[in-house]
Amino acid sequence: MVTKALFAVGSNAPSHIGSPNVTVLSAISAANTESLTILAKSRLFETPAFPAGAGPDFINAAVVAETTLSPEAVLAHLHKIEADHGRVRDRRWGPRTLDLDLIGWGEAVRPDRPTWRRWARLSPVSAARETPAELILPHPRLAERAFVLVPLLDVAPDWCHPVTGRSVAQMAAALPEAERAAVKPLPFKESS
Ligand code: PH2
Ligand code: MG
Ligand code: MG
Repeated sequence: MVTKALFAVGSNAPSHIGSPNVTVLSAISAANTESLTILAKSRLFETPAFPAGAGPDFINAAVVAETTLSPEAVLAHLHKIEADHGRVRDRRWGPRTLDLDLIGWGEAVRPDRPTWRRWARLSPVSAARETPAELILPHPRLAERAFVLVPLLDVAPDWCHPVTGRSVAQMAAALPEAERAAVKPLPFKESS
């Protein structure tokens, strides 16, 4: 089966590959393999770290890909790319050379709707404290994050959230204007 997968890419620390911009672009090319085809990549965006004050600004991007792999296999692939780009998993909100997050998986809700709803309903305080051990899809905090939704507008504005039924465009439009405006596209160039 072929599935459309959405990813978010982020970096707020230089890696041995280069600046956050270069690291993000390198990771996107590395993600493209025989069993995972990148269909579209967004522009690069400069975004304030969330939560506010959590560190240097991020470079964020989003990608839509087509794959025959399972979500677990894709996650393993993404973790390998993170490691190859100098990612060390230490502090949860610490600066990172590369973060590759699986955001959506076609119309799938994983592991199941009740579990998904439990994670999605967590208060911001609990959400900052607890990390699910299993893969939760769509990403439970997707609708709150301008640094995910604004880049996704470039590549998958019509993707519909399988639980809420809202499109990327609708979720982005529902964000406070100030949060959307803080996600700033970089002038387009392949490296810097
Ligand atoms: N990723 C985080 C935490 N905070 N803030 C921004 N702006 N962009 C991110 O990608 C990001 C973040 C956890 O992975
Ligand atoms: Mg992340
Ligand atoms: Mg991550």
